[in-house]
Amino acid sequence: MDAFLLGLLSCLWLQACGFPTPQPTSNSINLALGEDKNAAYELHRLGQSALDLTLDGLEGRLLGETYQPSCTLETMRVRRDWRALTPGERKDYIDAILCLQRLPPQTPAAMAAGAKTRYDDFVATHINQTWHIHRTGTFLAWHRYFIFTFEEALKNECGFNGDLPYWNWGADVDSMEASPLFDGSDTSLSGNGAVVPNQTDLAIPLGNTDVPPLVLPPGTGGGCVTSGPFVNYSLSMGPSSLYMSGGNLTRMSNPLDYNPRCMKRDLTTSILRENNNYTATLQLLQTSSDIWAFETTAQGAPGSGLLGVHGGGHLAMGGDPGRDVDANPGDPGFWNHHAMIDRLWWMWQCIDLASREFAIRGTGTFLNDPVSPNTTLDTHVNVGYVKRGSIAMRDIMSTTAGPFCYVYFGRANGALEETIPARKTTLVVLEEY
Ligand SMILES: *[C@@H]1O[C@H](CO)[C@@H](O)[C@H](O)[C@H]1NC(C)=O
Ligand SMILES: *[C@@H]1O[C@H](CO)[C@@H](O)[C@H](O)[C@H]1NC(C)=O
Ligand SMILES: *[C@@H]1O[C@H](CO)[C@@H](O)[C@H](O)[C@H]1NC(C)=O
Ligand SMILES: *[C@@H]1O[C@H](CO)[C@@H](O)[C@H](O)[C@H]1NC(C)=O
Ligand SMILES: *[C@@H]1O[C@H](CO)[C@@H](O)[C@H](O)[C@H]1NC(C)=O
Ligand SMILES: *[C@@H]1O[C@H](CO)[C@@H](O)[C@H](O)[C@H]1NC(C)=O
Ligand SMILES: [Cu+2]
Repeated sequence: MDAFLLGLLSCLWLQACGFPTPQPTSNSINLALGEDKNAAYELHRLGQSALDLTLDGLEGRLLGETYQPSCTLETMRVRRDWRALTPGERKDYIDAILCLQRLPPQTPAAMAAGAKTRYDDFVATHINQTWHIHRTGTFLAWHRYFIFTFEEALKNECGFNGDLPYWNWGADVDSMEASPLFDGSDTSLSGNGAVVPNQTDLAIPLGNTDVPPLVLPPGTGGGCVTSGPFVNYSLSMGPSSLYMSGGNLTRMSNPLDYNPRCMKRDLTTSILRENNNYTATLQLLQTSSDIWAFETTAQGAPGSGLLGVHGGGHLAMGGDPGRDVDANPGDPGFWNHHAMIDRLWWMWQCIDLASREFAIRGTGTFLNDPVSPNTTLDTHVNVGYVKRGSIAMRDIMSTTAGPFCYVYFGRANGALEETIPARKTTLVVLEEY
């Protein structure tokens, strides 16, 4: 796959390449993989278009249109695929997370007795707001802001010099265990849990609706993680809404109370393959004609029997808190998964920025239950004790406006070093002109 994408990139830069027609095969599995490669290429192309459009926008703004003066090519963050990071860059990211897990919390104990570290502030906020940030009008923007405040904390409180990396699911659909994010090495976010024998299927209910639960296979682990940087990490809060093998839902009476325990994983490749392959991801971008379709498909339409890319990534990590809708930021894989969701939203917006940049649909409550007002650009969201205050939806819809100044970059190494300086040179010339 590396050589394949690098080849594509070099032909992209030359602006002249016919995409190779997949070779006909007699084997339907190979044919499916061929289609998936086409999808990987198309996704790459959409990512490149979004990047070009965003950089064009910045340059236009710098040339005198209304703009966010602080967002320039120099200050812009570039969020990359975890695979494109060097081992040293991965370690820097991991060390910054470990640092947040050592710093004291800012949440008062009276508000969340279980919040023992700065990292826990994020978990407490997500648990506390879960019914107001999932299947709501705020879902995408709230999580965009939430992972940004996490990236800020890594930088400002733990000296992290990099930018938040994303998890490119499609590259891992053949083996979660081999994913560089979850392979259990020192440069991963720890790997699978210890094997729990004879786990039975999961049954995933959809909130309090009468939609029948989704039945999913268990993974290959199930127990505490056995290696890697988070082997000694202790979860502080939850479980809050944890789906267990056998179909039981486990919950503390107060999920914000202190309940220390190991982090469990149950890597489930089949869930990732079925929901997060390149073809599924591309279809989400290509067939979602409005924001309602996009966010509904990404989360799995109720009653459709589908998880969507959002549910697929969370559940494929598995375990505790990976399968806990409320407490799942406790698993450090959360941030990279949601960076990929955010990347797709940005790519989807950039397909038709004029009509999509400020598109919102939904209300302030999970599937509008209980009924609540429509979310609008004037709706304010907050991240609790992670960062005090609130922010209007209108300020968090663009990745280069409001508090944000970032883009996502496709996975190949080297290309970054070519693209951004080339744009900077162009910019200098234009400014002088
Ligand atoms: C798991 O299932 C196998 C085959 O049914 C059985 O032999 C084994 O005792 C079971 N193990 C546990 C721990 O239940
Ligand atoms: C986990 O704790 C053990 C025992 O204190 C220690 O030897 C080991 O280095 C720790 N591992 C990590 C990754 O922190
Ligand atoms: C699920 O709950 C039922 C009823 O409380 C119980 O009998 C069963 O043992 C539980 N299963 C697991 C896997 O905990
Ligand atoms: C890819 O995803 C789509 C949509 O979820 C699914 O229908 C298809 O079966 C998946 N492909 C594979 C090989 O699992
Ligand atoms: C809320 O949004 C829905 C869907 O876009 C729309 O049909 C409805 O009229 C809106 N309600 C109000 C009060 O604006
Ligand atoms: C939970 O949300 C409520 C309502 O917004 C807020 O008053 C409270 O401070 C929040 N608690 C935490 C721990 O964030
Ligand atoms: Cu969430």
